[in-house]
Amino acid sequence: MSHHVPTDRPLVVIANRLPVSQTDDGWQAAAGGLVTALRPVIEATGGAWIGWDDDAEAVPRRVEGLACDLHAVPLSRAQVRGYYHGFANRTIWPLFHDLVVQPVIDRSWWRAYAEVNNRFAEVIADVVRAMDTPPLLWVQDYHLMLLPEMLRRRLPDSPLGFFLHIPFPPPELVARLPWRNQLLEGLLAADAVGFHTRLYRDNFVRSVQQLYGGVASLGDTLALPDGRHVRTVANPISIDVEEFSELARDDETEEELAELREQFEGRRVFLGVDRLDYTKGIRHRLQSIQLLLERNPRLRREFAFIQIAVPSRDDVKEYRELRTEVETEVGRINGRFTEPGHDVPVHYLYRGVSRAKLAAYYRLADVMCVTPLKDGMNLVAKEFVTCQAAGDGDGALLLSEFAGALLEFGDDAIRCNPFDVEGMSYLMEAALDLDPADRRARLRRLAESVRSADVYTWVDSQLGEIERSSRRP
Ligand code: GDG
Repeated sequence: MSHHVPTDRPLVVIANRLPVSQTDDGWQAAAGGLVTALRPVIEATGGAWIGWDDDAEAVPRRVEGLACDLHAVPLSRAQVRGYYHGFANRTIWPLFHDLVVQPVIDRSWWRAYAEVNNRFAEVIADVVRAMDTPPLLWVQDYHLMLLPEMLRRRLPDSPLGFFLHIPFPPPELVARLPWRNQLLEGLLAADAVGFHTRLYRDNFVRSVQQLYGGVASLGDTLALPDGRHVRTVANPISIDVEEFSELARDDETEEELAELREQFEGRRVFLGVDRLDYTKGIRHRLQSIQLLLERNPRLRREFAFIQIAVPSRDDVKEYRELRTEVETEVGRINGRFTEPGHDVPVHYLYRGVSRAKLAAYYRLADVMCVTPLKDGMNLVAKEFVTCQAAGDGDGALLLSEFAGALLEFGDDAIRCNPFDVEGMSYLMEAALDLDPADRRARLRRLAESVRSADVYTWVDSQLGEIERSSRRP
């Protein structure tokens, strides 16, 4: 598909990870929304992607199917431990997700974080200096919040943007962090800082205002005491709607779906698809399922809850504990409600599945449970409604009030408070009882709202904002 390119500069994307993985057939471009969306721009402008990889030495400059240069930032084991497993995943992640678990504050992790951000800056500066024109630099996510400031000093001629993929918390929470000022200053060096929602953007602006006296907030622009202007943008990330619509109707998906339909014949299917992360609300969801089955003995034979739990961060203690808790709970529910001669009510998959299978599960589900305790956006919700609509389905979406995606979906999703497990169990029942015509109409509107702001809209608007704000005096 040809696509309008919002900048004529080369685009350099900087993210924790490179968009490639090593398989039995060699290095391959990784599938994922961000890569798909950036590919046309990065390929058309002759750009590059810079990020960390476990096997940095081995990363080739180019991989098949992705026409952009790859540059791996080599990091030591100790750096990865401190910066990634430590500061990013055990300090920032829980703090920015409203303390769903307690963040750990550790000075040595912070030092590793600063050191790694600096290492990134050095590698980027070398790459950029070898280019003919100053590229547009776009830094992604919470692993690299100090980087804009480190790049601004080294590469003053490049437009510089940052996007945060997770929530930005209220100032009272930011305030707990001993290094809050450094992080805010790191971000403020960008020309434009992007967030999924207005709420996150406003939290950022209020945090900055508490740090500095005399910051003026003029519409979406922050005027800093030193005279610099920074644009703050609220812009929700999305998916490639065409790609998911095609995937949903693909032959392989149809085959997978036919098998699943046979397996779950005569049963109403609830579905959860998440990285196994404590922010995703999987335990609360299971408790609601338990209450649902307690109240409705008849459902026990006519119901299946499928949870796909993709292994994640299993070298972090809180994630290993979560896995044990979830698996205990699944065992408890199945032990209690399985009826002799019948299938278990909860199907738990601790693994990722192929994209075709994922799309087949989305199409199969009667009710999709997206019930995080806190989630920056949540792409699973958008993928579900898109695949359902492409397959002419009428599945219902149960969606947490604490997911960024709720703001776009409004009343067409069944909104829930995942901390209220009993209330959520009644909403699960209500989802089953919705009139099919109503369900179908809701699904159409949900899919339409995703289509009207897909991932290309997101990329265009982000790059446009960065380009424009860098031109302001
Ligand atoms: C962070 C923020 C924000 C899942 N299972 C399988 C599979 N997936 C894919 C989904 C989806 C992606 O993983 C998950 O994206 P989410 O947005 O739901 O969640 P996070 O990983 O937490 O992402 C989030 C996002 O960044 C983007 O800004 O929305 O709030 O937390 O695309 O399809 N893919 C395959 N098999 C699986 O089993 N192939």
